[in-house]
Amino acid sequence: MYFDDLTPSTGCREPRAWLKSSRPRLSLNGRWKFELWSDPADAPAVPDVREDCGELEIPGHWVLQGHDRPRYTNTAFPFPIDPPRTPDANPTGDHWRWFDLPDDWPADGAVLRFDGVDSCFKVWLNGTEVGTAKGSRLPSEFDVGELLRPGRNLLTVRVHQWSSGSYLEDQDMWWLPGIFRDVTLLARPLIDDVFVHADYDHLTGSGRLLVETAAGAVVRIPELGIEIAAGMAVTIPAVEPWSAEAPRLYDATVAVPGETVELRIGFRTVAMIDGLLTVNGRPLFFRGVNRHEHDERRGRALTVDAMRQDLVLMKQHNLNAVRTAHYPPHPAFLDLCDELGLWVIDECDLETHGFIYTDWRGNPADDPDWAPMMLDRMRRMVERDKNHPSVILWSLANESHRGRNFGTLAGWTRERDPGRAVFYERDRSYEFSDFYSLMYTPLEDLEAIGTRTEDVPPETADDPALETRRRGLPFVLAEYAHAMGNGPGGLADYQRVLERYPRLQGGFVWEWIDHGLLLPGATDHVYGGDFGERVHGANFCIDGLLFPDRTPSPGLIEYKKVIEPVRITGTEPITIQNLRTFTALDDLEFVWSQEVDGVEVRAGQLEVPEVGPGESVEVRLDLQAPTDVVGERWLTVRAVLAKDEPWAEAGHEIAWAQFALPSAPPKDPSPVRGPVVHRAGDLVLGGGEFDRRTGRLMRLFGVPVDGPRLDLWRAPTDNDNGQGGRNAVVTEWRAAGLDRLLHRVDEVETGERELVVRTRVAPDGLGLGVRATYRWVALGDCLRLTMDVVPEGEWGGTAVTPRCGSWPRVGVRMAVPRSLDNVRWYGGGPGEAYADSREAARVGRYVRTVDELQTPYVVPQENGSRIDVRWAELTDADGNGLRVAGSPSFQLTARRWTSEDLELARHRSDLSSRDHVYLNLDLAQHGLGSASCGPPATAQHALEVAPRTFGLLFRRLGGT
Ligand code: IPT
Repeated sequence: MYFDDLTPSTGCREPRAWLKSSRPRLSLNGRWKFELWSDPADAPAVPDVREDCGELEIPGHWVLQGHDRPRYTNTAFPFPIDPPRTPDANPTGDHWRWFDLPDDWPADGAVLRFDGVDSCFKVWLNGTEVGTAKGSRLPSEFDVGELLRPGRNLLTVRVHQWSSGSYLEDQDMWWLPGIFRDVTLLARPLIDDVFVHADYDHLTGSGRLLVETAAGAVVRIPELGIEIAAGMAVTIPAVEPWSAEAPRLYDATVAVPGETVELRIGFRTVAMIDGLLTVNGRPLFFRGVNRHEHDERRGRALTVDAMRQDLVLMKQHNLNAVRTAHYPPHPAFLDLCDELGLWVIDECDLETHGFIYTDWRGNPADDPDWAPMMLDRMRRMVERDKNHPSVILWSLANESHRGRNFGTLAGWTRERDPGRAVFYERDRSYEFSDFYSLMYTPLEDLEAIGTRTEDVPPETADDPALETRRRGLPFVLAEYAHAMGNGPGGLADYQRVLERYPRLQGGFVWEWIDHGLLLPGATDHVYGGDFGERVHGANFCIDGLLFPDRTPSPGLIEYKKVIEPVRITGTEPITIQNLRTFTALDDLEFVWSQEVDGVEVRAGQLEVPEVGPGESVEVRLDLQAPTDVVGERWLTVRAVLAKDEPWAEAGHEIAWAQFALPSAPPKDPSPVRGPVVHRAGDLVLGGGEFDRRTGRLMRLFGVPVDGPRLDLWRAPTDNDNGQGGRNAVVTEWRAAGLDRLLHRVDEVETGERELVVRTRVAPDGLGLGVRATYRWVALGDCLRLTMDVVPEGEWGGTAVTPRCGSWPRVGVRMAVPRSLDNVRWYGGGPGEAYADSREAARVGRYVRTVDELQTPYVVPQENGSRIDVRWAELTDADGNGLRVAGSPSFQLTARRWTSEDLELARHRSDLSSRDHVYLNLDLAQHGLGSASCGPPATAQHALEVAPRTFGLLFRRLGGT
């Protein structure tokens, strides 16, 4: 059958550029009739056009519109591996619609265009078969002029979910069949294709233009006074180049009598020079992200608004590059990349990852029979996208191992388009790639690559010439910092290494958006396993910098800070370093403010002289302050947009830095200690009422409380859980029983002015534990707790238990009444922060409700911690409550559920508010790392098992 043979298509036109033409066009998007067959053998030979069947919105996926259901696997093919055959259970959707041909439709032919159909389809027009095609994320065009009728026409499309093409489409994402991109009827083009070559000579500032297109066509760029014949090369003495930083486009037209095509031309030259990727003579540095097309309701049928929103968010968060993981995006997305300015790695719709389960036996990439299917995809991408200045690299595929066919793809591509570089990560010989590349590389390995001292991969071990070539290649980190759940940690560490070595030309975080889906009527996002399916990828695709609804997650806020293109260091002088490649900083304004304890006391604008790309300047600022100012003094310097840009308004912040200034030490509480008073069965010490027998705090300034009690556990994050057990720090935590600690009170020691409660905290069944000592004193109107935590026993492991080298957290947990749900704090904020994801936290005063402190990860897990909190106030609606101060600071989380609730929940709706607000007042937490796919938190950010001491100071607020 056509759907499981090795023919890429039948009846299709030659691939060509996606053009904006003046010729008539008719959109065939909209409501279509629909009928679903679970086995194509049950379907009639030609779809039965019945009025009484279902309907669908096109573009769209039937599985998101109430027919069948979506399916998520990461690498596994959801059918037996028997290429190129498909299973009998091959959902097949018949789609059909009527359309009226406009009266003035030209009589000289027509083209029917499908921008994306997943995964294989057959088309009929007015009952006559037109052709078939595969290649889900690529366009297919058919000549249909002869079949068109005046007036009413019937278009019928049969779509098979599985095809031979599915073996090439094993990307880590939902399997979403259907006609998910536009369907258009075009009047037959007179200008069939256009290939713009627009180079920029950075030495002379001139541009060179050659447009290959229909013979006799005229090319015009009015702004440059250009009017030339197609095929004629011209040099333009002065043009402004295109770059992602200054995306200068020139409007152009290509015209023949009867048709004008509109183009936007960007002059730029991509070249590999001295082992580096350069554009317009300068080496690039990618601050990138991998982007799948995803919309929580529409799947991969994105609206242009959503595409623009993605790019605006990328620009607003300092990203400069996108890898279209792992297929060519909707063509409009690339228009927007040209317009807004992003470097693009355009990736072919090709991934054979599931062949890992046959140990790569039968991998199409190494089977010449599959070469036509593969080359067809490459050609369709390159031809479609060849006129975009933003596209600078062609990626042959993702995760398809090594294979001869890549030689065919690369060879064809280089010949067709010598003006761009070729990329492929997974062939470790890099024979066909202009780049050396890896994924999720640990920092040590990255350092070695930076200095070209990395180990020789087995693939080039026997081929010195190939190895020399490989070692000479620049390096791009194709994927890193797996943004699954709470994380990624370590972005700043990666950035430091990436920026240190010229060979490292940047990286692409995995990935842009969580693939959570909201099915019709649902309020919770689904992921793999939610339908009871046996083979699935669970929540491995919930790993984006955006939540499924496109709100930025803390990971994106952190990434923005880490990759800011202006680095401000200080303070006397303040150094402003321009990390851009092409543009100065004159689009920015620098503002500063001085704060005392988070309250602004002075502010102004910093006069910054011209700073060219790669340059630095020093600026002096008078930091004098009256010597009698009490409190912490900070200087904040911010670089903001001076005027509106297409992607952000004037005032939008690009970069910032904060500097601690010399400060008078904070006032100590009164040194006068209050007495311990014995009252009935209780002990009263200052504002604290304690149970005399257990030493437990019952009331704090009249507020009923539970705790504070030592807490070492957190609801494991996806990164704590590792990948399939690999690098899973949670394994050692659980083995050490940290999720089941029992508390024993050993001694309640009441001095005259001190209450000491000695406890041992340990899990059942094990010999390890910690001694936790609570020391309470009343100081003036405050109650002070000092905690000593001393590990004892076999943390280093025994013959039968593994070593446990870290704790998730060390601090206390405390429940307070649910009415205390307003939180004000002075410290790091406004968002959550952890040891290795804290660059974006700045010291200030913040106010949030408890609900607002939660980060809504699709799969509930530890979240919402605020770092470096000097003090926090928890109050009810009347302003009554408690204040907690650290010595000097602590990490704060406040939630309406416990860590155990959080750990058990699989979806957000599993969480329901309890009668308390649960506080965690931590000395520290373990870093996040990105072990869900990659390295765990580094030793530097680990919370080592070791004796710890920390203090908290409680005070009453209001009249409670
Ligand atoms: C890598 C894939 O390329 C990507 O699609 C995604 O699955 C990512 O992992 C994890 O989310 S491949 C892996 C072998 C590192």
